[in-house]
Amino acid sequence: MSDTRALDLIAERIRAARAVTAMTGAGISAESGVPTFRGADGLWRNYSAADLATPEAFTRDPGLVWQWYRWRQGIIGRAQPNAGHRALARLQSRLAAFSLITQNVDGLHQRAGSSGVIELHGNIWRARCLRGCGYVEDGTGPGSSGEEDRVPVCPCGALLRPDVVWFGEALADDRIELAVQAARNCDVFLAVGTSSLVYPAAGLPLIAGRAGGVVVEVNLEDTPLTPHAGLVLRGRAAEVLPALESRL
Ligand code: BV8
Ligand code: ZN
Repeated sequence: MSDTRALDLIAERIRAARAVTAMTGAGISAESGVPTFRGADGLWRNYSAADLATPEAFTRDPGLVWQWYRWRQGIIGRAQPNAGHRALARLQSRLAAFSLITQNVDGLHQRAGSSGVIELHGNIWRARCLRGCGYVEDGTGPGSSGEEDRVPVCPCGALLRPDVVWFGEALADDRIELAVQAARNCDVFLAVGTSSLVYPAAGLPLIAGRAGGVVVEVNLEDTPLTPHAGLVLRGRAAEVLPALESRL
């Protein structure tokens, strides 16, 4: 459990803040049973996310990539938001100005009650036309989950792809712009459960710090962000975030 002095200090900064921003990574969903990207559980059939979350992988074998996403949809579909997700949803309802940015594609923040979530890397439950005709399939994602390698097809005849951002792909301008604004205009930036390795997301807490906000890292371990964080809460998000929110 993180030391109570740090929790009290951060709660005080949040109470005095004009605006608070939180950015989450796979670590906040770990306690819902969703594999992280770099944890031991992050592999599927010995492939890592970096092997499969790329346009090249999809071009090479769309069926394999869809199998990986359907496997993840299966796990996420059975997962429940945890106390960390719920604490952030309560924070949003209690604070005058709160922005939630997530790198996750699992939709668990929305299921916990958060709204206006800035999904930097898209959402695993949506599929979109590979050719870009504009067709987007929302909801449960194409077809049933499971191990089948069927590749869904767009009404225009092109393949459908998961509506997520792969490595080497640009983030949607409007999403990254919203996130940069939320980082620039906050007095407290909470970086929760992220290895702080993937850009441009990993640059957001640095923007917040440069703009004068206090950067708080909630993580089990040190990351490249740790030296730049004003305060570190070493512990599990599902334990630390409720402890923080209960102090407000
Ligand atoms: C871009 C969606 C430019 C998909 C994801 C070389 C080649 C190609 C690209 C690059 C390159 N070098 C740099 C780049 C850029 C690249 C990048 O940053 N690579 C890194 C690896 C070096 N970035 C990109 O490619 C981005 N695009 O740069 O485009 C561009 C510009 C114009 C035109 C064209 C191109 C796009 C990156 C987005 C990739 N998509 N996901 C999908 O999900 O399938 S990334 C994926 O990994 C996640 O979304 C997340 O963002 C990222 C990092 O994962 P984390 O969330 O941090 O999770 P991780 O497992 O790593 O860590 C978990 C953490 O939680 C740990 O610290 C752990 O200690 C902690 N934890 C665990 N349990 C708990 C906990 N903490 C608290 N409580 C717990 N219980
Ligand atoms: Zn199409």
